[in-house]
Amino acid sequence: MSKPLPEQPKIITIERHILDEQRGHPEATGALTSLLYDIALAGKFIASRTTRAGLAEILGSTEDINIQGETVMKLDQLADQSIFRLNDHTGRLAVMASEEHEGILPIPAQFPSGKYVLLYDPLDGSSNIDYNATIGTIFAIYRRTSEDGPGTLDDCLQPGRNMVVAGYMIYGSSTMFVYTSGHGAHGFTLDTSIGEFLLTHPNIQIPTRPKYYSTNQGYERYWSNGIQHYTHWLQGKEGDQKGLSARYIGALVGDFHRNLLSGGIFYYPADTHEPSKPHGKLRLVYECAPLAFIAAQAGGYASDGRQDILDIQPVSLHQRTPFFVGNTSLVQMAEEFIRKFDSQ
Ligand code: AFP
Repeated sequence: MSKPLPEQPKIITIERHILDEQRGHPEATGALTSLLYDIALAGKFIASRTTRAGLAEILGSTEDINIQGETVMKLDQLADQSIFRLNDHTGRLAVMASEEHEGILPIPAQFPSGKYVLLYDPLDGSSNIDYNATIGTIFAIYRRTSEDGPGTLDDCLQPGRNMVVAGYMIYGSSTMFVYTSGHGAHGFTLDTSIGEFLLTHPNIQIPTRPKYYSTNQGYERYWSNGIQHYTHWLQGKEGDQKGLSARYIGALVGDFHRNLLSGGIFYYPADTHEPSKPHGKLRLVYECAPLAFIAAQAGGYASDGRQDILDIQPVSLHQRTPFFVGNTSLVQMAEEFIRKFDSQ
């Protein structure tokens, strides 16, 4: 009798994972599953282009005419268009909105309208491209709130609590896709040899003992007293705890991802002593809310310094908010410092 084959490690592709999740919802039509799969496909495409970014010198720099006579597009425009075009005709979406555009992105009239809404930041941290450092894509999916017909601005302006799925792709030393549909946060790594995202980080939980704080400390002089004291507390200069190490990539996805896996806090506060960024820099609907949903699913928390990011009702597409995200205890401590020093 032949010997039984040795047990192989279970390989779970992103498609299988999404389908398995769908099985828990007998009422599901499969539209969300297909939508996520298309976003993952856009991620693969963007990843393949980012690895060629440094070749601009010889292949033609952005906005030049390349040897085929086409204009070489900037990577952030390319990412933006790829996501839109892969999703505009599928009948799954009612409307989209992208960080790259002022207003909502209607579904072209010749295509059917669907029940979901997609908001995305196509290339977060795009100034890192020139330095071969980490960049990413962030997205959020909601159900439309309007009845039917073309989706509306109000469909896009929903509090994070209503989100159905949040995720990001990170283009670093490998490409990863991390998402949640409210049943844990799961990470997949792109196996470039077969072109598939494979499950490598199931059910991510932020380690309870944090390692890092991530912030642009070059702006410290602009911050409120509360934020300055909080930063000193994180460093171990105030209070009696050991300080954390600092790490800052300057691409939210990269900083968030590191702290998600290693424990820590990312924050981008408002400027108090400088009028230029009274609400911080980061965008509520494109960046903060989706990462807040993922953090919450990984046992973490995100706040604007006073309230849960997921409770904020957006009033405009490009609204900015101060942002604190990571280990729950560290974010709550930021809120405490703000309450203590900044409430007058
Ligand atoms: P860019 O897309 O212009 O590089 O901005 C990236 C970003 O929105 C976010 O990803 C970073 O966390 C943050 O800005 C960095 O901003 P500072 O350069 O002000 O630290």
